[in-house]
Amino acid sequence: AIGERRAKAERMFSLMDGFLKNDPLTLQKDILNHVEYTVARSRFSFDDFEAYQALSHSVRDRLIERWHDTHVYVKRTKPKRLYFLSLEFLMGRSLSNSVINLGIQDQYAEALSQLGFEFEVVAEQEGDAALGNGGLARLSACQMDSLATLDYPAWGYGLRYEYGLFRQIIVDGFQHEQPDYWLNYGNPWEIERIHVTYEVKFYGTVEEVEMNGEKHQVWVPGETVEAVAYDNPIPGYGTRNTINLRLWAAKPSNKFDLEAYNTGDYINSVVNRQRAETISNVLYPDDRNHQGKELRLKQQYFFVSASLQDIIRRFKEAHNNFDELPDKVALHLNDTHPSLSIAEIMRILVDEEHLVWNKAWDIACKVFSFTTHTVVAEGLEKIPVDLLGSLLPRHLQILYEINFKFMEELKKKIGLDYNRLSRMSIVEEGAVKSIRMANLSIVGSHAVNGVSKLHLDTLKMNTFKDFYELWPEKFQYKTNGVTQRRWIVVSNPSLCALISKWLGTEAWIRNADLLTGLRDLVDNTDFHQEWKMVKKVNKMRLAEYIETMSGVKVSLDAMFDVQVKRIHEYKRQLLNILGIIHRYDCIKNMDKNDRRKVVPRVCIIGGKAAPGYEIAKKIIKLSHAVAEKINNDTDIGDLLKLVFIPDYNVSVAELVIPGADLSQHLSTAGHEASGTGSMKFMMNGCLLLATADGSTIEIIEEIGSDNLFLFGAKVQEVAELREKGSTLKVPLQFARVLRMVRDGYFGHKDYFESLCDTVEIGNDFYLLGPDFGSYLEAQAAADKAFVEPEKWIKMSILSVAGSGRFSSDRTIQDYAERTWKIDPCRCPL
Ligand code: Z15
Repeated sequence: AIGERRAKAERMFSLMDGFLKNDPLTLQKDILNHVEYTVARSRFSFDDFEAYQALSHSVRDRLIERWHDTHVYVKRTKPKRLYFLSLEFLMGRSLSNSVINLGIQDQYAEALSQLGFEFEVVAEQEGDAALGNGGLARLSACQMDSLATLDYPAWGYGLRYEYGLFRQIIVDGFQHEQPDYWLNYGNPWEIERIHVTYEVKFYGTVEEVEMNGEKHQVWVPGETVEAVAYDNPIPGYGTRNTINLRLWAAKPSNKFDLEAYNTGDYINSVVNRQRAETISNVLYPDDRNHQGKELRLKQQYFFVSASLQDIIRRFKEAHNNFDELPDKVALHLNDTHPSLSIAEIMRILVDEEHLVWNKAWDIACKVFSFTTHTVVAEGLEKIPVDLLGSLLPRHLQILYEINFKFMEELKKKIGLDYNRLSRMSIVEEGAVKSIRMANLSIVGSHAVNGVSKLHLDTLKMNTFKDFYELWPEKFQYKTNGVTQRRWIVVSNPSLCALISKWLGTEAWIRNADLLTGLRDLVDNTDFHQEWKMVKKVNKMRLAEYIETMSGVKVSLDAMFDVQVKRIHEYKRQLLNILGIIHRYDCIKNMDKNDRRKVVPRVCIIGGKAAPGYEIAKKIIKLSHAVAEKINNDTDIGDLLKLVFIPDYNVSVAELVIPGADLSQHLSTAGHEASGTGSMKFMMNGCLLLATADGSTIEIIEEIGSDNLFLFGAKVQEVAELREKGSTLKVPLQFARVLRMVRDGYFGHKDYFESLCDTVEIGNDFYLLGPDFGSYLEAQAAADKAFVEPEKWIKMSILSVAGSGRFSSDRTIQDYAERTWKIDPCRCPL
């Protein structure tokens, strides 16, 4: 039999062409074959979109090859694996990123041009994969790129939403949400695994049964849904390793509604089956407002159950003792969203694998680690017990049991301090009895990570103080990072070429610390010249985009000043707009002579507001109202423009960030856990105007406070300022610009009233008034620096030179070595 199998394998091997080749001629044939046989268009006539489809299928073939090799190699090597669990991934486009990471961009570009197409144009055909909201979701995507590049044996798990984050369209200055039915045109980057399916159960009851004289709890579920795997290969750069992002889709299970079939209600039962699919239908577009919706909880459990079944099955294929689980598997919880995993693994180990509770709990705690992205306690996720109990009755029991044991242990340690016990309890006894998912995650993980140094300090001193005092060694921070592959190599090819040329190597693409080499060039005037040209090219690209999107013509000599991120009160886009109004007002009141000294600005704002977040939506409208006034004021001309970029997403970011001179990060100190946008701007030679919040503190450590524009109250001052309440002093200019809005200077007087109220003295929770003076000073400092190009360019170079520490490669290596305890597993070439 062995001989037979070998003969078969040899025959298979002889039938293969070997690995796919990457010379331009092969690639051309390959693309044409896909045009003809995959896209089913004639190879004599196909358009840019069809070229994109064929091209991406050709790239997909190469990804699959490496995906297989990596998988086989890891399976054989049996290292400890990491599973990164996240309900959100903001991957954006894949084509450019893939060909760059595969190292075959030039060959593809040549192949396409031989066929009469242009790579950049074809790449523009791709839509974004927007299976996430904002910072947290894009961080997951950057971290996947780093995990692959650093050869870690890791997989990501997520949900395959059919509707990604809504598309933002602006009508009359108001945000409208349009569904993002992104799979409509097909998705060449995923591989459907019709045979990788699991049943996920909901509802029902728990029954007690006796087995061998022992009592066991058995969950008798009421509804079954099927989870189908869709694999998305993630190629590393400069390595053959290609890891997997496995996304689950819900499908009706044949067990879904057997009853109804038997009673003859065929049509209705088919209609009912379809309900199953709604589970993975749509991404919740609100990144921190937890509304206790059943569908959301269903999504979370659907995700957790399918992922853990898959992970445990793979573990059991190679190991037969659960004691080995912590040596072979690390499970990472990206925020609390997947934290039902802790209850689910207990259910599997105790109910299904019949381990004793304490043994199972010991294993669970060793396997899980957790990152929190939230700062304030009010932002933490809670699930009403009633909801959880009806959907997942056995899990609720398990959660109570976990909590009971935890409380008993805690009493032994801290005594009967009931206030503290109730603060630390996983169960919150309030008007609505709920499960505190963060407490669960802390209790059930061996490591709790903050996303910046300052964030961890806040967690220790406030949000998780009680837990920190109990388990100080659990608490760590891993400052966020972003991948230089996407945020320089893909999005800013000119800067990429310039850096490689002057450093004499491309090694910085895998080792961002080498960017410090740019410090040696900070006085080199030839280098300065080229640096300036790169920024100019990117500003031209952005200016063209602005003109097509909004019809506003902008001057390339102006400072491009950008604030792009989700709209939130704490991020203070309103501070930016009020600052712009102030600038406008000042210019209006200047004489001709003074106007000559004004540094021209193009202010760019972009970002989505959660659909139910009224104040955020008013901020968007105000931005349009102010823009309309300023941009149509012929008296102002090029001295000041304001544009709102609609539908800010990953691919828009790739265009906007490289073209920015200045970027704004205005969160009230103590509110932004880390912030990652600033890192992307920094990598692109854009200067930062920022508060001392989140990761900015560490950015200052790296580039020095001389190389950015810092303003605003420090974290330590915020509480005191808030206490002052209505006795606070705010600058006259602040009152003046607010008055202008209130008086209807920009129209819509009544509509903006409630927005203005949020920053009125006594009500100004985010301290726009108290920070306004220092904000204007920082803006003035930026103006002053901009008219000294030499100085500005030096600051810009030093920003990029200091950005290496903010590569997600550093973050991931840190997690791997200190939290997950995993080693690289590099697939041989
Ligand atoms: C989100 O994008 C972030 C935190 C959250 O609690 C939620 Cl629900 C969504 C962001 C932080 O606001 C940001 O400071 C951080 O850089 C990012 O996560 C990644 O850690």
